[in-house]
Amino acid sequence: MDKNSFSSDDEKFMRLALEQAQLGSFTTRPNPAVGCVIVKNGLIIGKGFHPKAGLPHAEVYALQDAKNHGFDVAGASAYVTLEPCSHYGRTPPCAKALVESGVKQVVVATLDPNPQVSGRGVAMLQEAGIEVRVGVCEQEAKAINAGFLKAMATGLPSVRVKIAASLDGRTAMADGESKWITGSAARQDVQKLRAKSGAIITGSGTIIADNPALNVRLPSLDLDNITQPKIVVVDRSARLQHTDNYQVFKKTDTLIWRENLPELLKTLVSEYQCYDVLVEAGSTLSTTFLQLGLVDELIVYQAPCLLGDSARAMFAGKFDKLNQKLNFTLMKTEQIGEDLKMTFAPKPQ
Ligand code: AOF
Ligand code: ZN
Repeated sequence: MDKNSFSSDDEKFMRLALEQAQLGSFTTRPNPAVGCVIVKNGLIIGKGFHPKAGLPHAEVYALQDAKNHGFDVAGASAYVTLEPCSHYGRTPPCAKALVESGVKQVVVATLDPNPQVSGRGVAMLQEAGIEVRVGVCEQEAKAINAGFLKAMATGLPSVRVKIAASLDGRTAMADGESKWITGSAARQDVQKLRAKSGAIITGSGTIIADNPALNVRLPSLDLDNITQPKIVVVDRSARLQHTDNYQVFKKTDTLIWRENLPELLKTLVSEYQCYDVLVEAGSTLSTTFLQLGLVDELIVYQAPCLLGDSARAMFAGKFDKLNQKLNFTLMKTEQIGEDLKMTFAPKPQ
């Protein structure tokens, strides 16, 4: 079998490894979510995932799981959703652990662009005589860690803009009242978006009008192990004076940002290791992110109600000609409670 040919069994086992990876997707930040299954004679003998930065990686848990169940790992195949690491970080290299375990084959979904790894994990395995194949279920594996992969490759985070709107695309009444347009299920879904985000960006207008907490508080989300996202308040014209009045400033590390947005995104990666960023803001700031082409994903929760012509619009851009419109590709639709969740990817302008 050549390096890049995969059987349906390969895909089946890698999908199980991806399911394992997902188990860590709310808690591993800033580390990527990674899963691993160990297979011998067509049977799964061990599985594991990376639960949290500082704790062992997926491969270590999977090898231990096999041993705990009395299986001999020698001669087995390991399916890993990210290239096994080759560096001594918070934990020793997984490639070394795999070599020492005696597995004969490692199947990898996607390479790790972390400069400390980037191909060296695969090389370490191959040098030890282990057969390595890369690329099975690669798209799914990349999607799980979109922010981590983008940040490692470009220095910029993956940016998601979330908007809750009515059927007629309105986000609040003229006086700013907006509690609640979407239902509780949609708002719980937003909690999951927050939990997957290293940072939440909002504007000073939203802070002054709504005084939101912008934290993760859904009890079903393993709150003890979630690192609360960093909060950034964009305040271009220094409108925020008495920060003590606002919930987001109960956290000491909330950042007030007065410079440009591309610089903010770079800073979030380089200084704070925030690789997935959620913009939960009013239409002015959301529009600026969209118009600057800084957005990877737009999520609109659309509620089945009409708010009328004097309510606030979800988009603040003003165009004269139709050819100035911003275009999107619809990636996914889901019904969440009574609302519709639409996920869009902006098309290049
Ligand atoms: C793996 N398996 O399950 C994960 C990997 O500081 P550390 O020691 O936790 O290392 C974090 C880096 O390791 C992270 O940036 C990424 O490159 C890799 N993550 N690698 O072999 C895993 N989570
Ligand atoms: Zn590792």
